[in-house]
Amino acid sequence: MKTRLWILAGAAVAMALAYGCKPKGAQTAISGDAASKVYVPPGQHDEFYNIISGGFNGQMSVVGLPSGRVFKILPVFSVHPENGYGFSEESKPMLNTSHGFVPWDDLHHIAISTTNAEHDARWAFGNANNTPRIARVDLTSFKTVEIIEIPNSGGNHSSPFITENTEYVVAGTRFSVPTGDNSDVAISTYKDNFKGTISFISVDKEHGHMDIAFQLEAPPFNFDLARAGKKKSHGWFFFSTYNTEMAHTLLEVNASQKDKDFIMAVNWKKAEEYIQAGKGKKVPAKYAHNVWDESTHTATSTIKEGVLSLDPRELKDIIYFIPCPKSPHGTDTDPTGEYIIGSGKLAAIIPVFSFTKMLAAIESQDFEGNIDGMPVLRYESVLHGEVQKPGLGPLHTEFDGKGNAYTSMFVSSEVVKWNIETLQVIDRVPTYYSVGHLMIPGGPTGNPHGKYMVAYNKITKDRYLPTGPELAHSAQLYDISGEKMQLLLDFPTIGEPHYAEAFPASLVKDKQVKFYKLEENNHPRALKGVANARVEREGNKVHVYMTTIRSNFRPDNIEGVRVGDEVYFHVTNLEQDWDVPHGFAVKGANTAELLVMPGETSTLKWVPDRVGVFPFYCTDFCSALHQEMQGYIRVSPA
Ligand code: CUK
Ligand code: CUA
Repeated sequence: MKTRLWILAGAAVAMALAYGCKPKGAQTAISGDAASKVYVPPGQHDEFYNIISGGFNGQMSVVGLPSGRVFKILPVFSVHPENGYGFSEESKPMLNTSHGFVPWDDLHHIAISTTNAEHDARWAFGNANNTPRIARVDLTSFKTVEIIEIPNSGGNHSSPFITENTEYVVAGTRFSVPTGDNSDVAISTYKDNFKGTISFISVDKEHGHMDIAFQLEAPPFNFDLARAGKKKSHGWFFFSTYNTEMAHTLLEVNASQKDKDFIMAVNWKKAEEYIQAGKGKKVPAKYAHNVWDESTHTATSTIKEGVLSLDPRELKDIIYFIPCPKSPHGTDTDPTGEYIIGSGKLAAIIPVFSFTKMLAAIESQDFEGNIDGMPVLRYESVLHGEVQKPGLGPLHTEFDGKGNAYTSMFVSSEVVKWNIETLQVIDRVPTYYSVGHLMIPGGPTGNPHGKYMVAYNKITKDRYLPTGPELAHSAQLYDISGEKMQLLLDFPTIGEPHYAEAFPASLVKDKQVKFYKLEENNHPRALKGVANARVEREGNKVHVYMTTIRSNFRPDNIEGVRVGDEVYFHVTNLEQDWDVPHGFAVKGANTAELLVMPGETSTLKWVPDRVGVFPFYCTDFCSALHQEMQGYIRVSPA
């Protein structure tokens, strides 16, 4: 009976999910003190940094809370003409992949580094969905400093999720794909030839450098999202899966047949032991690993081959399946590590699983079956309980550290607050309109900071001044310090926000790099002063060793260049002061500007296609004589 209800409710939800809906006649109730709660007076700072994924813009944005003010757009997987990311010779290798230069991607999730399950905010990780990659951003420079490609994966949605001491960044493939040398196969042989893969990427404690430690083979499901266990469940990982029907066409229908899919529990400590015991086998893989070097101000890209892989079908105690209604999207672990929440987007309830019960079920081999030898646990034996009538289309759950959970409801456009122990709904607030992810500062950690909750909404309709067919995406800030949630503020976001994280500003604001020390600049073409500014020809290559300092370029009159030469402007910014970048752009150049940070060297390549005298100038306002900061380059016939 219960099963049937799920199916019926599921069908209604599926309809609503496809078409979306917004609450009718919902009034935005703003109480009198909302304005003062988000007002950060001029000259004062916000309490939290909020790093928000940009979705299809491939960037992260850096926003202050509670004000909602945008501080920076931080390019990660997309070229960014504004600062030359992906255009300068030094940064191009950051976007290299085994497919060559891939200058765009789709960034969905943020993970802020943790120690002992608490934010240390050394790094922000982000995922590329399209050409699977993970990036690491250094939060002392707010710069993308490393990108690793993930082989044997397609649609890297289920990442990046981190273990409690940032031992690993973990990535599950959304699309199962044929892997290794067995890749030219008929799509209809999906069940036999396609594989799911979970990648464990180690993170070096000192420098943060990533490496693919090992991969786990998994059944050809779709992996959607995941969370690491923490505290008592440290050592485990939980992945939501859908399409356990293993359909390869019309998933909208074919992947919504089953009553329950699974949360896949992975004992990664066990997997680690097997790797240490030499049980991993090397499988074919090809991937790029790109690292930014702060000393030479240059990225290098290395193509690597082969990864270690474990087959959990043989090693039977790594993977266990927990049945979970129905097409689970988010899976989240509470701050104690005891509870695992599955958000079946087509389900009418929210199941809460107990880690303790899961261990007991494994111990007593209380299984209802297996998938390729990997045990399937019984739903009832792992269940802590179900939240009844939570709303429609549960997606993601965050925590306030006071025993409450907050779940976003895509279809009914609301956030629902409920108690984890009693499973009672405490409060619900409408969102405007279709909420995807939500975020509480520290929400995924063992020690949430509480205070605020932000809903990131997909379809804003009438919330802002209209801007043609495409409208701004939106974040909504709620005060959650009391029993009832209180809407404080709407603010538009950059790109399409998916997941975001926020952490106290005090963790990073006094650790910022103010400028790079010139004497430590090891770029091979750096200049330490104006004395050696010069032009050097090597065959058809012309190297311009150029300096910038308020307010001139040297050299600023360049001659001897010919049509078809490869001209490299190696621009060193000699400033040794905070917030004084200089820019550089040349008329007609088929590239972007450079924005050179103080003490840094950056290179723009230009192949002039015609004879003439071409002006160049500084693009970033730097002094009262900024407009005087210019020069000419003369191009003569070949
Ligand atoms: S998500 Cu990527 S489709 Cu719920 Cu993290 Cu929006
Ligand atoms: Cu340098 Cu403007």
